[in-house]
Amino acid sequence: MSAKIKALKAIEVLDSRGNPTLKVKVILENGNYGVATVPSGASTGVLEAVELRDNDDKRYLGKGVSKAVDNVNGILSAELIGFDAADQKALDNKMIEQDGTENKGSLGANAILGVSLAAAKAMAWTKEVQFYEYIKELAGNSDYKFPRPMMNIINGGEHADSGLEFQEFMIMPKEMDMGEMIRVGAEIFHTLKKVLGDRGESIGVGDEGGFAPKLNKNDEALDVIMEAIEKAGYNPGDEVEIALDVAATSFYDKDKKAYIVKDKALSSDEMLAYYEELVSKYPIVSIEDPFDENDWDGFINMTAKLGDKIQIVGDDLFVTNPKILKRGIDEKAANAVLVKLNQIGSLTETIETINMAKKAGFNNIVSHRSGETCDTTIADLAYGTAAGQIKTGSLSRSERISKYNRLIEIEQGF
Ligand code: 2PG
Ligand code: MG
Repeated sequence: MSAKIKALKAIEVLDSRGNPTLKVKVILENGNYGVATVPSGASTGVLEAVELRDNDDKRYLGKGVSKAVDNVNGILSAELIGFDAADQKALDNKMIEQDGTENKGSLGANAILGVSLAAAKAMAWTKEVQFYEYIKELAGNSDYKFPRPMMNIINGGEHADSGLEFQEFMIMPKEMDMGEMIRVGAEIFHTLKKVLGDRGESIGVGDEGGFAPKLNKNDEALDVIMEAIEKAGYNPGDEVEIALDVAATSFYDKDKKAYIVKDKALSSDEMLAYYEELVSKYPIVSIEDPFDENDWDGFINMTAKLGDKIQIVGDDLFVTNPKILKRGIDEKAANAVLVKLNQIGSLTETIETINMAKKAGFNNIVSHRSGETCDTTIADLAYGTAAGQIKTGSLSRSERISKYNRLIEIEQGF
């Protein structure tokens, strides 16, 4: 039966930080429908596609998304009713054309992404397949793969008031069954709670569900994580490794041209020396955004020096944009890309980025945003594209756990 779009509907709902976001429903003539809720970041790259907010003083302190909602219910509905949802690429291209800007600033990447994902979900129902099966078909890959998780158990940077410059301190259980990796992560998370409590530190959590203790130094956060891994009964390095998202743009001082770490102003070269020291001291296997998003030289130097030893991930640097990733591949500015649907704003372009990275031998990490909902799209995206890794927060807060639970469901054939 026809997979033509019968109706689109968007509403304004709240994300995990209590900020408005879009929930979109796409209904097909064949009676199937899909629903998607759009995530939202805090440490955003300057070149990200535009998240359209109302920016008035009246509602939600200016953060309302009623304009983006209206764009779905108005312009996009008028354009897309009768359009065949079976051609995801054509659907996404049509919305991009209708928007007409380079960064989706007119209709809003949040509006476009909501429709893009909801339409794909409606198609999965139409084909009577799991969402990850449809994603696999769209991506054109031959195998599924469960992603190795990066679990953010200490939050800093713009995600907490811990005072730590680095944004995310993550653990990565060695590759094994999906459910087992999640179990190991949860055990270490709970052990870390005890380690922090015994030290008299706060056990409150930050935006991504990791603890936010007021520690003095980034190294101290790594020390407590090492202790928690060991006390949970695991061998750091052999059984559980460590990953960082430095999100260095957030503590780069443009005027001083320096990275401000506590009372020190460090140059790019000094930051690199700091990373080398950390990598030699701790079982760190992945560092994301080690430099400011405009400090391409910093990334290139680090990739030359450490690229065969650890994973160097571009997030704010590449913003999931195939055109920018292409530059990163050509200039060897990293060896991995963080993949966030709303940084680019459509499913088709996201898959294009994943496939481009794979072809170039770059690793992919499918990622949540700090502002999330219980929408589990990224779990299916990671598995269906065989991306290899997923970053979806700590082992607390339902908007994070929902992705882990979805992966468990997939593994168990639930
Ligand atoms: C990041 C993300 C997700 P945000 O920097 O990688 O962890 O944070 O969504 O705030 O950009
Ligand atoms: Mg990041």
